[in-house]
Amino acid sequence: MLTNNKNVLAWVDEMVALTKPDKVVWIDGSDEQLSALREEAISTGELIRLNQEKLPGCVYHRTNPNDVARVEDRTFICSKKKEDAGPTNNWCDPEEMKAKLMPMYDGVMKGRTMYVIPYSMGPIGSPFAKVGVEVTDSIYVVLNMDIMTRMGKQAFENLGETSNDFVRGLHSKAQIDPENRYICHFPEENTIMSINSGYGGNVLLGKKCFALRIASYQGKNEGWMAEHMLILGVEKPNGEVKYVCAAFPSACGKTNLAMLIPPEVYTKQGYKVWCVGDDIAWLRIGPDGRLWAINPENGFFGVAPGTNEKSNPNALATVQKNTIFTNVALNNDDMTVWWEGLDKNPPENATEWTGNKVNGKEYSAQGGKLAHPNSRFTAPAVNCPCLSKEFNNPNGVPISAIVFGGRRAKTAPLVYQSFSWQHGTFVGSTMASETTAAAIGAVGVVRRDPMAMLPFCGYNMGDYFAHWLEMGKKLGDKAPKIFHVNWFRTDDKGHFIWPGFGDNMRVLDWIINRCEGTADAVETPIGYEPKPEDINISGLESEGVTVDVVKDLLSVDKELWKEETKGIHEFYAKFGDRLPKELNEELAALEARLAK
Ligand code: OXD
Ligand code: MN
Repeated sequence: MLTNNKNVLAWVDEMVALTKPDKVVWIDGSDEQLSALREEAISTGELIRLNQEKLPGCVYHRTNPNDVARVEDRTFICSKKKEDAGPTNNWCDPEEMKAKLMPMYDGVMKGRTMYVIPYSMGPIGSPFAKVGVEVTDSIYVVLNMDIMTRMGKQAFENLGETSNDFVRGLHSKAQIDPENRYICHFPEENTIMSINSGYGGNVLLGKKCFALRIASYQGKNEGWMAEHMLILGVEKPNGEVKYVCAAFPSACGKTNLAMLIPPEVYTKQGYKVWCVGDDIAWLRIGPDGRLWAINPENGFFGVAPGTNEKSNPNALATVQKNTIFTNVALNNDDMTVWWEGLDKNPPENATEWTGNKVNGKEYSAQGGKLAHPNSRFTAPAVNCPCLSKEFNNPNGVPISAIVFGGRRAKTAPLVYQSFSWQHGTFVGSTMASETTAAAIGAVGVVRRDPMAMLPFCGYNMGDYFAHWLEMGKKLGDKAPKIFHVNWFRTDDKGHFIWPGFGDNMRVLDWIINRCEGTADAVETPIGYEPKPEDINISGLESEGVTVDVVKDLLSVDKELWKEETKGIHEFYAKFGDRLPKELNEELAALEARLAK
């Protein structure tokens, strides 16, 4: 036992009595303990050791093919009242859900070991940090939590003997039965229960479950915010660093933006970009009245496919050591890993993510991919060549700008700035992406994903919007400026017009200049836009980007926007009287501007 906290001890006792493991192991986080667990998992085949010369400290894991992604339809917010979960969450009465789950957990760890994982989200001792305890029957979970959180006995340091302020997480792989898979949150009880999955997003309970769903609820009650946002710092030639948070729906390139390498026209002048986080931000108002952010995580759980020397060299460098790869392909010749989009040379002698050996050129996995499209790397933040030196700063970093983004072929321009915090909240609440041909289903369907939090908000999103407005009132004129970007505009042939990746720095540059009051803007019905010539396109001639192209990227089609407002009305209607009136006022104001 690593703590005298009576609430932790009582809860662990209760979990042991319920799941009846053969053995209980408290995870102190020591190297000896973790390497013994790694060896044990390798000996049972749960993990495969990769080439230790080429990929030192790296291991490989496959999940069950029925268990490769988050399961939103089996994710529940179990608040006492249904209205408190809101129209965008699956809800179940807490007692009813427990009545369903308890028999499944009863004796589920017989013949297994229970690992008790203490962890801190946020640097230990930071005023932002929160403690969690996850009990699990998976070594894979222990080793991933070690990378993704500050795990081990020091996490208990600030809890004392009597505090009850820790998040309880119960996980069991059980039988990995998709029919009985549940990811349940009890925000009013600081509790998460996950069963029948071994996939990261469902089982690394510190991440989406705690740091977003439970934390968003805590943030509303305690006056702070938990957001699905990357955090980056742009260092200017004079050494000053400006910090930006950005929210994009899952798989829209947050990790790439967080680790971007600016184009030469910027690096030559001395610009640098530093990564503070790639997925989650916890934001608080600091003693100076500004908004400050930490990344509560300690590593990256990134999507592997598409990561390469061009799209994200920093991520590629990050995963060269002490990394866990999940559901990528295995090169049997040298025991290294491969995924679609890494390079153009899939290994001949490969094992697919499903575990099948490649037979000739035919891949047996559905979709014909060697690596699963949602295959992942779990890599320590310290490996990242562009990790911000403020990464462990307990006070976080001050935020100048908040950026929202989606994947829109036509509607949204390359970038625009909201008129105010309230208007920015409106912009975030109406965020949307169009489905692409890469996913099953109709192409070009607009899916609303407010603040990229649709699957991650642990309470009624109407109340969540109200909390955003409230935070804006508290911040007053110290509030960060709010922007919207769209890297995904397409031409008539469906090709992306904007080169994206490192060149997104050119848009960040305008955003920062706006925050500093050094760039002009033009007022449009939807917000402030750059003058086309204020987007630095030097060096983009070879990509065919001219001032006229930028003009086109910034164009606002009023007819499309009128359509857009109809979609927003429909979406807002779901929230009934929980939708703050300010957002309806913003919608009416937008309509009035479009009608002019
Ligand atoms: C996500 C993730 O699904 O970060 O958003 O894994
Ligand atoms: Mn995410």
